[in-house]
Amino acid sequence: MTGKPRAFSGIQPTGGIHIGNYLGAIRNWVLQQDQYDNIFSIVDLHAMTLPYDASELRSRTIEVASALLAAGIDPQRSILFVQSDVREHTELCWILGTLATFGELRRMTQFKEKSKGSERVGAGLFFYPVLQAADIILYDAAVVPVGEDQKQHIELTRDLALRFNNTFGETFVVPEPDIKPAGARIMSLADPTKKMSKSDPDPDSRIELRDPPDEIRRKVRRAVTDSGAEVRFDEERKPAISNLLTIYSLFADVSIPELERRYAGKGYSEFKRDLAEVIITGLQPIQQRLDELAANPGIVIRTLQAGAARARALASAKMAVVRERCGLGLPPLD
Ligand code: ATP
Ligand code: LTN
Repeated sequence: MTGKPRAFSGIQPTGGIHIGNYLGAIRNWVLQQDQYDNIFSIVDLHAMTLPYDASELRSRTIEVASALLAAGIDPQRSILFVQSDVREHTELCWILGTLATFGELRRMTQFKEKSKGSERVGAGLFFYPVLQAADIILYDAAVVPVGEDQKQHIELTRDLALRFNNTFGETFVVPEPDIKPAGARIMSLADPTKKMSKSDPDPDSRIELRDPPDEIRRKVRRAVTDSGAEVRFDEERKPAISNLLTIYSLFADVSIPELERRYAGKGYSEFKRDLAEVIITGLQPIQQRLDELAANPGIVIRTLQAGAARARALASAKMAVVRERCGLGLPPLD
């Protein structure tokens, strides 16, 4: 025990990590590593809630773990593990599912969006936020660093933790979301009204951590811009440039008003040219470490095995208490 508050967060192995994931979540996990007692999970069970290719899931899990290590997650200071390696997540998910209501799950925006237009909506997609709640409260996490899109799921998590505590007695910590004012919702480069997403069919809508420099230059050059020519932050009237300014500001660590001053009287194309270089420079050390890890996949697998062992110890102790509180299992022999 470190005495620090615990932070938990998860990421799905559904595709290449993009700069939205990085700026909205992963970068904050890394920056806050000394502040919290950290647990990060590659949530492969969540990645099964939409049709997927079984032969790809494992390689994506390793890819995402490599990206987290390359971005600076330090296994000495953080537990990093694969969700399905710790069975207690699914057990607690079931128990919380008996407390969650159909009405509240039906209201989840992510469920509505991801089920839209599909003929066959899996019950797993509906249950997705209950598994997420289990992930978090299983470890008594106090803080959940995520992007803006996860706010509603963390609110549901809080409701379920409180409901469990009220029904069965004080058992779980009720977590708080940690959503930063800047970068929590990086928008698509192709459509600034949609969030940048791994599952967007247009690969030019996102910049991935592994994109080579020329690819980054091309994607930034092609990114949609707003009418007018002024480099000014105005999310209402200039959503595309505002998004690019946010990306620039976070990668270069320069404030947005300062960037507006620097680019006053200069056009979009000069701004975009510099932005591409700022992203390339920011991603360069991560890409170098990714190459090193790709040459040594054993390191990643061993790190995940050790992380799962540490997570399992915490999870199994917690579930023994939960089972007892819920009246599950046999009474002890005297
Ligand atoms: P998918 O598109 O497959 O649903 P995703 O890109 O939303 O995936 P997740 O694995 O669901 O990625 O999310 C990992 C973390 O990244 C979460 O904390 C999420 O809030 C954050 N995140 C995802 N997209 C963005 C974005 N565009 N801007 C900021 N943060 C984001
Ligand atoms: N639902 C999240 C991924 C996720 C998560 C979690 C995030 C699963 N379990 C626990 C924080 C805490 C997403 O789609 N981004």
